[in-house]
Order: sequence, then structure tokens, then C-alpha cells
Amino acid sequence: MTFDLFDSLPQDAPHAEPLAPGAVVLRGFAREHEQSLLDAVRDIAAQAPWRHLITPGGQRMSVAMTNCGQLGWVSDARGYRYEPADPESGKPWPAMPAGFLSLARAAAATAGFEDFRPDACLLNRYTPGTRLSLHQDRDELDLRAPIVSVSLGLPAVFLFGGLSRAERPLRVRLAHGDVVVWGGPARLAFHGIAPLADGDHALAGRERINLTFRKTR
Ligand code: MD3
Ligand code: FE
Repeated sequence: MTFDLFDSLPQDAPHAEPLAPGAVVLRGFAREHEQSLLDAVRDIAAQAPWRHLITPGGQRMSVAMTNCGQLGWVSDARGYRYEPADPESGKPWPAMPAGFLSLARAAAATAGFEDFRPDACLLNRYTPGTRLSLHQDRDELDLRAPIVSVSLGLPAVFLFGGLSRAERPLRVRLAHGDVVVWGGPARLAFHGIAPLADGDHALAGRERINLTFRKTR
């Protein structure tokens, strides 16, 4: 199904939507930078190719990942951790583009987190059917810093749970250009992405790209 009724409607002006204590959706915040962001993603993936990591339990992740910045998130039989070099090449991860950093800092400041200094950016790539099961992000040392996420390409249903896996998650649509800042009490919430619906995005094709900016140390 490639026809989206909403594609033909005028887009809303960027605006903030509170989601939960500590979590705010900045609708359309990244839209004006869409092309330069996607160009930079392509550039990063040319240096550190997309790969499907293996969980410590031996499962291949359906999301393809890569990283930029001083540190990158990796998973293998030894566990989850941040590494300064790409294990596939032994080379440092590509530098964080200046435009990535300024966008992440501006989004964090808009949500009340002044002087956010991310040292890692994890890039996730979804194709139709790809999902990310409920998890917490707790491999970062400084949990006072927020995580900033940027959605590009096909829309997704984000699952936003509570502090226990048992709580039934809220379903929130995240679309191209949406930025979310997760801090404070939301920082350790369980979250995931429902299986991506098929579609065709004007700039990204049959993909969704998510960037997450993190302060890991
Ligand atoms: C809420 N990525 O990379 S971004 C991840 O769309 C991850 O690719 C999803 O979960 C994606 O770890 C969701 C939104 C997100 C990111 C981190 C969070 C929400 C979060 C950390 C804490 C709470
Ligand atoms: Fe996460």
C-alpha cells in the first residue's frame, strides 16, 4: 500500500507535543534539514556499512545499524557496549556531522535540556516488516542526559511503555521529521517499534531511518 491520504494534505507547522513526564515529541522539527540529514546518513553508511547485530542471546536483529561519533553501540555474544571503533573495520566510527550535533542540541534545549553533549549517534534502518522489541536503553553511564531521536522516511508506530515490561505500551505515530527528546522519568522507560508497514517515501523510498543521540560517558 503506497497511497497515504495524508501525503496530499498540507503539513502542520512544527510544534511540541508532550508525551509523558520527561518525553516530548517535536513534530516536524527536523523537516527543514531532511535532505542534508539523509545525505549525511548515506555518507556514514558508505564508511561504516549497515549491519544486523547479533544479540548476546544469539538472535540476529531485524533492524540494521551503524554509528557515528566518538563511540558506537555494538552487540555480540560478549554483550552490549559502546566501542570507539567499528568492529567490522577496526577504524574509528565516522565523525558526527556538525548538522547532526546542532540539531540534537537544539532539540534538547527546546525540551529544557541545556548544553546536551552527545558523544554517540546510533543509526537504525527499518524496511517493511522490521521491528524492535520492547527494551530499555541503559548502556549509557550518565542517565541524567536525555536521548534525542530523529525519525526520517516511512512512518512507524512507536511503543512507549512504563518502567516495567508488564505495562501496556502507548502507541505513538512517529513520522518523517519528528524529533523526540527522552529524559528525566522517561529515560528508563521500556520502548520499541511495531513491525514497519510498507510504503514509499518521497525521499527515503521503502525505508525508515532513526537517529538516536546519546551521551554515553
Ligand atoms: C525512550 N530506537 O535505538 S527511537 C534505540 O525508532 C531505539 O529506532 C527506536 O529504541 C527507533 O534504542 C526508538 C525513540 C527512543 C529512543 C531511546 C529511548 C525512545 C526512548 C530511550 C529511553 C526512552
Ligand atoms: Fe532504545
